[in-house]
Parts: sequence; C-alpha cells; structure tokens
Amino acid sequence: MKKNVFVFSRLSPEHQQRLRHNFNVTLLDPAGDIDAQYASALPEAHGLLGVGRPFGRAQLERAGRLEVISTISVGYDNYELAYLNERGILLTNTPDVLTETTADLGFTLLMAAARRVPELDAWVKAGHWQAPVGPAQFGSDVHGKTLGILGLGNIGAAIARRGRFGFNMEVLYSGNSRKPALEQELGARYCGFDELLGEADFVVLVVPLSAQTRHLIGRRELALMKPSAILVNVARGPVVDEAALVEALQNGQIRAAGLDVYEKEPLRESPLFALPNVVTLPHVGSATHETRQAMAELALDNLERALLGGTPRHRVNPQVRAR
Ligand code: 8YV
Repeated sequence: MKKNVFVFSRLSPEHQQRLRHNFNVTLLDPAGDIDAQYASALPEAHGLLGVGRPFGRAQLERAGRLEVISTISVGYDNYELAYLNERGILLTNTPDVLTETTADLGFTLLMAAARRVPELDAWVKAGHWQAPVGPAQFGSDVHGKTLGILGLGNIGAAIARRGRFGFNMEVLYSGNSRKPALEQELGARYCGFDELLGEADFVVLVVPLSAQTRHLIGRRELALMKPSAILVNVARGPVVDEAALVEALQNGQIRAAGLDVYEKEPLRESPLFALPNVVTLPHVGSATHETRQAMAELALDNLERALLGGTPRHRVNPQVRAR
C-alpha cells in the first residue's frame, strides 16, 4: 500500500509526478480553505513536504500516522523539535545545496547597501541625475574593510571567503565555538561579541534562529556598532529587534542595512520602507532557479528515503529512526 504524502508548498509538475510514483499525494491548494485542507490531510499523512509553515504540538496532535517532515529549507526554526522527538517524527532538511547561492545574496546585500545601489537606481530613474554626482550620492568602500560574521557556519564561511579573497577584507567572527580550519584558511580572527560589533564595518548575521539568538541584535548592540557600519541579515528576521533597528537607522546610529528577512513575513508595510538607507529583499537567499530546483530534489530524496526504508541524507533529529 502506498503511503500518503501531503505537500504544503508549490512543487513543480515533474516533482509531483515523481512523488506520485511512490505515494498517494495530496497537494495544498493555496486558493482553497487552508485550514480545512490541513484538517483533512494531516490525520492521514505519513509524510509532509514543504516550507514556510510552523509545525508543532498544536498542528500535529491529530497527525497520528506522521513519520517524516521534509522541509525544503536548511533552517528549521518553524518546527517544534522537542515535540517531533517526543512523537518520533523525523525531520529532514536541505543544507549544502543552497550555501553558495545564499552567500552570493548576502554579499549582494552588503554591496548594494554600501554602494547604495537601489537608492541610486531609483534616483537616476526619477530624473535626478542632472549634474555629476557629489558627496550626497557617495557610498562606502567594501574592499579592505573589516567583515564581522555572526554565525560562521557553511553560509557564513562562504560569505567570509567572498570578502577575504574577493575584496581583501579582514574577517572577524564570534560565536560559541572556534573554527581553527577557517581561521587558517581565511585568516579569520575569533573575538568577543561586543568586540566584533565595535570593530566591524559590516556585521553579517548568519546564525540560526533559536531562543539564544532571538533579538541578538537590539538597542544595546546597535549602539556598539560604528556610525559608519552596515548591518546585513540573511539569517532570520527575529534575530534583529526590528523596532530598534529602525530607530538606529533613523538616528544615524549605523549607516545602513541590507535585509532579506523580517520579524513578520511577508513584509507588507513597515517604517523600513521610508528609509533610503535600507535595502529590503523578500527572503530570497536561496531563491534562484538552480538552487530551488536542487533544494526540492534533495527534499524529495529525503522524503522518499524516509518513507521507503532508506536513510535520508540530511536528518535534523537522527535520533528518531525511520519506521
Ligand atoms: C527557504 C531559507 O527556502 O533554507 C532556508 O532556511 O531561509 C530559505 O532557503 C525559505 O525559507 C523558503 O521560504
């Protein structure tokens, strides 16, 4: 008997077909009654596939058959891990395939904020370029500056490599553990959190969201940064206290910010929109055709292995055994 899979995100027709080969597949219809679809699909589902929706005790209590959730993301802050463990539900994710793409985007945001790309683009298109530019249009150098990475994991290291080898930047990092191999490779210097905030010209956030990292950057931390510093967030919105950030940008406490993520997504209205020194992207760290395809492939593979008796390539809670 085929097992039941509920897909709660968009999936290409090819991937739907591949899934149907092995499973009874139900696709969430975003135009329909969302709650009703979850209510009928969850009690039957052996597997869930998708991204962008929280799952914990409240959502899964009636999902009595559930064996695996395959998230199409590297981050898993949407999932109540303790509850999944208690229930013996395996969670799989999609690291590695998005590392370089997300690092590209992190560096793009850094450059765009430093050289004021969206702001100047809008300025030119509005017809304001009537004489050679002056200091009012000047940006900040990137090359040779100090890059502070909070969260020197795979993506953080890939951003640091771009800075070190592409732009001759000095790399600082802070965190719970030292990374001797990266110190060697990048000449990265391990330092205290406050020291990094005070020294870096660019502070780049790449930490996973957890109880420890929620509002890691708030009023106190922004006050420690240089007035010329630029903050880049490609991690998760709640890592930054957004109200404090707005204040810091309005007051010129820091120069600019490049943001891909927000406390509440999608971001539909925000005081950030009124600030020319903020670059706002719609959570597109991994959003290229190639990488989203690779993430979907990997998530499918994880799901198939979990439900058909193999070992998924990326298990968040490997202590839970596939049934
Ligand atoms: C997700 C991400 O695909 O992988 C992650 O953790 O943040 C993105 O790559 C995104 O959350 C989809 O909405």
